[in-house]
Amino acid sequence: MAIHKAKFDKEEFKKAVVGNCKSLYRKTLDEASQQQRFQSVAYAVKDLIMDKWIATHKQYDKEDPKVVYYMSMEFLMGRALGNNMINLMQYKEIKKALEELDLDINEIEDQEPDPALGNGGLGRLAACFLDSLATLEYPSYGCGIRYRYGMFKQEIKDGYQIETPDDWLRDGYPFEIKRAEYRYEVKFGGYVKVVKDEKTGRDNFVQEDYRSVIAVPYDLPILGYGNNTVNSLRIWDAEPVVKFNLNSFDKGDYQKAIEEENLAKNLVEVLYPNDNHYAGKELRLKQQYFFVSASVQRAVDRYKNMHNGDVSKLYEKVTFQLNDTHPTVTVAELMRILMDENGLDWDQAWDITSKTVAYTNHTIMAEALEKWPIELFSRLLPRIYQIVEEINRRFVEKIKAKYPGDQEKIRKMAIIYDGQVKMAHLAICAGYSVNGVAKLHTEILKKQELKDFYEMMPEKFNNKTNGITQRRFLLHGNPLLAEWITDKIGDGWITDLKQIDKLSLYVDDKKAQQEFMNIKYKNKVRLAEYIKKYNGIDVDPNSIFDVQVKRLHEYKRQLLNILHVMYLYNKIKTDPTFDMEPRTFIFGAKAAAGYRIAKQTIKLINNVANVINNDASISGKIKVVFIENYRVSNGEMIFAAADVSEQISTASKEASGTGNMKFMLNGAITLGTMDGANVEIVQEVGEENAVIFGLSSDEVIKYENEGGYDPMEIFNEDQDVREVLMELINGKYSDNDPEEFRDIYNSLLNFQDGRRADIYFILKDFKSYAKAQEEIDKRYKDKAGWAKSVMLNTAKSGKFSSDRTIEEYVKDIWKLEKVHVEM
Ligand code: GL5
Repeated sequence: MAIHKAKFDKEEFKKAVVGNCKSLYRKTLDEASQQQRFQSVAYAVKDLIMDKWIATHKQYDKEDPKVVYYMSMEFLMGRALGNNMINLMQYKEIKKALEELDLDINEIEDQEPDPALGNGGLGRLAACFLDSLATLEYPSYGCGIRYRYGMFKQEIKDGYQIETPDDWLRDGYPFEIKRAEYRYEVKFGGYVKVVKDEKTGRDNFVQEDYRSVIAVPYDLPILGYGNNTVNSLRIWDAEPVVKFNLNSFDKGDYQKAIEEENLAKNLVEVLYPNDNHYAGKELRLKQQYFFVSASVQRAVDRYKNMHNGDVSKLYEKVTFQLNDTHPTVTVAELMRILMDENGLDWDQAWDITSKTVAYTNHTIMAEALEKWPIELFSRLLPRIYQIVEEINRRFVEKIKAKYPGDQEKIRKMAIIYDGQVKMAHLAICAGYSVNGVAKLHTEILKKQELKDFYEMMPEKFNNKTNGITQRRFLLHGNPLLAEWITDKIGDGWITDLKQIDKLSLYVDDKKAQQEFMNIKYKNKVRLAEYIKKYNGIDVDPNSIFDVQVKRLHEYKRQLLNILHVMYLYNKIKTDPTFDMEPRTFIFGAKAAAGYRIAKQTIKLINNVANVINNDASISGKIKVVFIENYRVSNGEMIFAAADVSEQISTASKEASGTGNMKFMLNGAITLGTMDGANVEIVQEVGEENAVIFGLSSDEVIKYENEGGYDPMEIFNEDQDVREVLMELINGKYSDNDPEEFRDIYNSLLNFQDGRRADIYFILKDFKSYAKAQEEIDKRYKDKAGWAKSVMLNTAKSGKFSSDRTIEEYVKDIWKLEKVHVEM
């Protein structure tokens, strides 16, 4: 790839910063607040982007390439300023210019709120994909929602998680631009009237007595690295149709106006903070249809403008990728637009739609499956429901034809069944591609979860193992290591991560090992300072940094980790001479606000931390840290500092994971189960450079099919485990309320609320996990062996670039052509 580095005029840039401060705030830089300085700098950086952004879209208009619309309820972008500077290839130059203005780039970057329009891995994947699409010069739009409040901020008070609103737009977001010219109406409710067209004799379907809002897009620039491509992330805001009119004497109108005002206000107010979990809230379905309808209307209009109003070949230039089932109403909305607004008949519209929409499945967790009650769905989206009914009717006919007399197949596969609309079934039936996100996950989809669909339409199924962008998670997040790597092997890895394998040459080189570990040490010092500042805890950068950062979910098994810490602590207490490398267990996780047991687990981690960190008798052998408000920006620093990457989900449950890849890239050893992309990580780096434990996914699935296992046997037989479990309910870690962790205890041992005990096999895997932890300790004692191993992890991470993933989507699914933008 030809890297293009634009000229940078330092003096111009400095002038722009000073000028922005003046025109935005009527201030000089030294009078301005840190936030105002950030804004002034960000606008100056935006200026460097604008010409490329314009040029990119001119070029797209001219060449009319095929475009992918990445439809996603979530984009977990992280901060833009530093990333934009990196992708402009002007980080150092801008840093220097700012120094001359007496501004510290780190402090400036720290002022930017993380645009956190996503929950976890699914939203962050979308953000990585946009970075790769732009870097690889593929035309694309991210389509989503401009939530007024993104992912909540987490505070820890007395060990409890407290959620506070994330008011990311409070000071204005400098990189967005409002595109008021692209406004679309989106309609909800009412009923559908059939009107016969006198001339054609066709039935027209007209929605009446509806409420509607106006969708208004804001565009954020997505810069390619080292090229002129600037794609857009388009996030939609909602405005009332008419600012309501107080003079209106018509009572009906007045009522309607207020309702529409409220609808617009509520619609984009907040991101639902559930990860891997479906809550079935009406507002959520409204959000889905809202951004889908606006995005599809815009995409079809753009296409028609370029093709004399003819939509019949839409699929040649447009493809919609559904990021999980959340945007699946795309299918019916596109059908509606093609039929009701463009006069196509069903077969024509279906032919186009089913060549235009593709679906990615991101989880097999049953509680994440979206199933809308018919009552709600049809009331909110009456015309869309009619269309889904007809899609279902035809699909059921097909099932009957293929499996005559097999009622069971219909029960399992129909889109509408049992009073519910099943979004995954709709996505699979209509989509031209269905993909999983890691090899193992795709196999489980084919053999278990979506078996019937796979048998009926095997040609649709394919795997796209996830990836991450090395530009953010190494070049920006770990500048010391990035520079060292470039020094050793050149900078080709930045756009071609496979090249990082050249580091393999150095893994036995003592000097290189020392340099690598020295950088790791410095990154640990950086994190230790952060922990001291925000947690008030002293941690030793010479201890093993053992890290589990990700959303809090039972299947991810933070509980297994902390139970093991409790067990280790008991060991040290009973045998003070117990020999182990000092270890710092670091956690970071947000729990969905309504997820009780997850919140209890956070409290447990904090209470255990409190007891252990304050026990001088163990002379600092273990420390436990819970990092508050884990998010993309502090994540970048955490990955860089980790020695051990905890990827310990119950096998079969983590579709892929992407944190695992970020740790690997930054030189950490995976301590994990054979789940998700861990399997492929081990394949790349070799078993001897990871530590694997626990049940396999086959074993887990087998137990599940047999109705589970009996954790009581373990409780009765294993004294160490029993001791730890009793500590959950004897007040050792909750002296003012011994019952505090009763639910956790019960979840492991008792059948309750219709749920088996220990459905995530925590006790079943405990011993094997403890052994794996001993193995980590043993390996760390061999300094040279450890250094070699972590270097190999970095060297073998080439496969896990989102650039590779995107190239696979392009080749197998989207069929895009690159567009090179000249300036
Ligand atoms: C997720 C899966 O849980 C992750 O394993 C996966 O890496 C990610 C991206 O494919 O998608 N599904 C999901 O709902 N969230 C995820 O992170 O939030």
